[in-house]
Amino acid sequence: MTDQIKGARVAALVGPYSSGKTTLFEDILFTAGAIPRRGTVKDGTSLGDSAPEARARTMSTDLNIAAFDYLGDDWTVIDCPGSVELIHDAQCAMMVADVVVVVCDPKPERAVTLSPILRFLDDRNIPHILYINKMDQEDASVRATFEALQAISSRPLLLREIPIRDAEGQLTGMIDLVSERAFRWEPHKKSEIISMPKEIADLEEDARTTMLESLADFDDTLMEELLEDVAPSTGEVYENLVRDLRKDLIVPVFFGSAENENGVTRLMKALRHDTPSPAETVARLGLPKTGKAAQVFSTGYAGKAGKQSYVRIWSGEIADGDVLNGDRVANVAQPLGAKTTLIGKAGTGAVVSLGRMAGAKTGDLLTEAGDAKADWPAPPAPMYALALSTEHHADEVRLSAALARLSEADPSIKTTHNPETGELLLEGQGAIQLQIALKELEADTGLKLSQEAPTVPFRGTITKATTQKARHKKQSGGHGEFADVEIEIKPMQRGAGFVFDDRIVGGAVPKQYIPAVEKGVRAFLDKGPEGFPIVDVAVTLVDGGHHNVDSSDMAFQKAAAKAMTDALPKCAPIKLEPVQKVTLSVPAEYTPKVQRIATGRRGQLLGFDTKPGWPGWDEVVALIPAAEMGDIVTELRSVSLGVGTMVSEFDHLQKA
Ligand SMILES: Nc1nc2c(ncn2[C@@H]2O[C@H](COP(=O)(O)OP(=O)(O)OP(=O)(O)O)[C@@H](O)[C@H]2O)c(=O)[nH]1
Ligand SMILES: [Mg+2]
Repeated sequence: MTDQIKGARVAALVGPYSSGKTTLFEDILFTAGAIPRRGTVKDGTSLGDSAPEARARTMSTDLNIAAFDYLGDDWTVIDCPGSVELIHDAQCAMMVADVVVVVCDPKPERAVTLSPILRFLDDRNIPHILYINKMDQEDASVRATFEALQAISSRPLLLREIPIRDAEGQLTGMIDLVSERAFRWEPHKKSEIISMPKEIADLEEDARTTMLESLADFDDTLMEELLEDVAPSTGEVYENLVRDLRKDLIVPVFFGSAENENGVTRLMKALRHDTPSPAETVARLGLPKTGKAAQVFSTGYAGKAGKQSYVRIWSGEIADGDVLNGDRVANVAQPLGAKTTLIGKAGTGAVVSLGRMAGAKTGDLLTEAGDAKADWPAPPAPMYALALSTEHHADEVRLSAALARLSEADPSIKTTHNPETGELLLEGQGAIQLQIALKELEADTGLKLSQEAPTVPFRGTITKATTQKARHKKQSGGHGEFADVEIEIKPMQRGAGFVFDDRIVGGAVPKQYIPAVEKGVRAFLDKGPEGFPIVDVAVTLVDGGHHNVDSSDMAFQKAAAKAMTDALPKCAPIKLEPVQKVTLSVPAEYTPKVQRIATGRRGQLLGFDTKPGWPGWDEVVALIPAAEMGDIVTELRSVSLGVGTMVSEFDHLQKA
């Protein structure tokens, strides 16, 4: 089967937080002989998660990438972080994978945490396999988990094996439904073939029939055989499995225990057999089939080594000295966790790191012509922000350079400068992502950063109209300054902004000075007497006076500002706060909790509905004051198994 595979293949391990991906990654590398010892995440000895922040948090904070040989085939496995805040990393890895292994917990109530990943895979037709991990846990259930997963997957799931349990219900092994062979499992031992347990023979036959019927839905010959009670050959079943996975028609389901190294070799053999070749993936993605082409799926800055671009080679051979997208390729290296080995060149299918590709960004398709475009997922919109500052003002330049590198390495983090509040904002997916990024940033730059909740951009307005006269006069030697104005100030409806006009007759204020009056008024309103802008105000210049020599633009600007300063207290000013329109998405069982989060934050519920295309999910829409939004995404996730997401946009201003 592997004869027809040309080039290295790529599998990405994805799944919810802490489902055991990095443990499985370690098992795979150990089984393939790529590492001499099998470390663990708990003890901080695993090949993956070697970054200081990952070790400290015993969680993956970045992609773990390893290229290795397994039974004569070249492979790269990319282990992705599970935190929803780091989902963009996983999306980028899934984009360059030939197959994705979705690792999940054996608990039906947690199945819904897979929705964001399954939606992504289903929408993009990426072939994927489900691996139900932690089957050593007491309450682990294949059947119930399978059914819960089927409810959220738009592709039919296909159970490829069933568990064997002892009299106490303990898992002792499994039956492969294709070969119809039974295996005994023991922790950290090779599985052993045993005779088919009689007591579950019926169960096995039912499960196998279900599997064959699912396959027959996509194959007429198989359907006819089943209808006529003809047993299909094993070869025929395998052919169907391979074809249907590669076309993303079905999702095979395996299970095991990464902790105990059970079910790992089985999974690897299935990957070896079923994973599409790079050429098939190139065709699925509609990428160039000839010439040199590689796609950046991760960008990092590694100390002295500088910028590293991790690429998958889609076609041709890429070598040091090649020029791709205008950058000269250097340091082609093969990754094995944090360690990379310079190899100078690599061929189709391989995943390598390239050094100092100045212009290359994550998602870019690199070719010699440099004009190729490819579809790439946009990073999710920010849901959480921090205002950053340095201890010394002089360090700000260094900080901005480091921040630019940060958002280049992780496009789901943005940095913006708010001209109104003067704050430097770091925006991202949540507190975990930003704290990890800041720790790395501090280590990278040696800067000590302070962080605060961003200032809410308040506004002011007026509720009463008034008329105000003001004179600006100055006599200081030579030229004097003179301007006289009378203005009418009126409140306007919310959202009307600022309107200026004049009713000057007979040249009391000469035409050329009227724009200066407007400028003076506008400057006053933009700053406001309390540090925030005054909005929804109409100002009319109704009268005034001038002096042939001493009047000037400057004098009229000053007179206008004085009139506004004097008038404002008489206009019954009020403070306005921004209100956001927020859409909160969660599995439907958490909808009532989410509604309480919104109302608990002075929110007004606008309604809720099912989330289009997301079976089992709801969207709650509410108006919530920006001052109450702060850490809402953290609370949202804490009530929704960590998967809740939100979109928020400015809606209107209301009285604070
Ligand atoms: N009981 C049991 N525990 C497991 C199994 N696999 C992993 N674990 C434990 O689950 C925890 C998380 O394991 P990881 O491998 O770090 O999980 P992960 O999916 O990589 O986590 P993130 O990358 O942070 O999302 C660790 O404490 C593991 O020891 C398993 O098969 N059975
Ligand atoms: Mg991990």
